[in-house]
Amino acid sequence: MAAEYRFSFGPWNIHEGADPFGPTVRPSIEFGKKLKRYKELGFDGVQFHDDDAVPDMENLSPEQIVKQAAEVKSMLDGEGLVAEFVAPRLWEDPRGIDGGFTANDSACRAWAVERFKRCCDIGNALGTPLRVLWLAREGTYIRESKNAITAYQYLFDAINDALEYDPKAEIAIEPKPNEPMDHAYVPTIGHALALAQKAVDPARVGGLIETAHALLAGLDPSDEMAFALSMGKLWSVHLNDQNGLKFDQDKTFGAANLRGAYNQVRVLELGGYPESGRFVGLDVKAMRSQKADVAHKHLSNSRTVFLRLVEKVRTFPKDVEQQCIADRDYEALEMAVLEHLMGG
Ligand code: GLO
Ligand code: MG
Repeated sequence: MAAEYRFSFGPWNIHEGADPFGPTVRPSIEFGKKLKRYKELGFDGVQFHDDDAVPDMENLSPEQIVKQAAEVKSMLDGEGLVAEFVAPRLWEDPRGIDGGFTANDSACRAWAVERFKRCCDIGNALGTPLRVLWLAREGTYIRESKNAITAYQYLFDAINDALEYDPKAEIAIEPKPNEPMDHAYVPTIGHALALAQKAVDPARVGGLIETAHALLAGLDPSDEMAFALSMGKLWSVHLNDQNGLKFDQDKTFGAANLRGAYNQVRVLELGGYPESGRFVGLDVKAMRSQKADVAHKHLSNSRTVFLRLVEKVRTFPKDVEQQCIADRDYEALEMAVLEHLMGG
């Protein structure tokens, strides 16, 4: 088994099973108890929303927020865990209804920028420079509701404000084309990295690629990862899987398309991702039908699939690959890949 990859997930990946059509089906597990599961499941990194770390942050002063985040850091230390990133959760607050950074209401935009600064403070207290921006409601239900050109300008400004406020911050944009919005701004990694080039400090803006989000954009996740890797900008991943164009499913990695998962692992191997020290993050959900005492298997199973695929990538016969490429016999190469994945 390859050992050099480090894995992370977020506390929201152990969840109560509510969906838009039904209530929770499993009891809540308190944060401290979730933390205890990480090592047992083979994980070292914790992904955070700002309010995963400091739930009541909207009612606290900046000093109180930092104090509470420092207490969470002690909990992490006690469990031998590290924070991978912190993401501002703008989409659950009433002020984020119309998007935060791109809201039409200037008071909401100002709130979002301040919230991002508090998120940076929390990241520093937790000991991580990485901030993830999933731009959940930064988009539109109907095009006529916003001036998209102005909205992009607001996004540039918000990112620059955070970079200037927090000299340690490294911002990884997590693109997604839709859901909850009809159309989201910054739908692909190409958009994200173009935006990075316009930042006051382009070296501190990169990307996080989620399998399902790339698929929802009609793109190949491994090629999206390759693009970011080619620019030195793949700072995290959210591995999961997705069965076609429908709601964001966050299935176990490899569960819908094992070959697609193999190609994502292959590109991470080709790109030297484990040597970068970056985490292999998961963003997976247990099926709603899963009973509470086994509602963590999606995490350990995703990790196992990943590690098994690392072995598959490393043991693929390179001589066969080279010969097929030299002969331009891609039918033979395809069959060799299929045989290899089937264990032949
Ligand atoms: C939803 C996103 C979400 C983010 C998380 C971190 O579609 O994948 O889970 O990854 O909030 O910002
Ligand atoms: Mg995600």
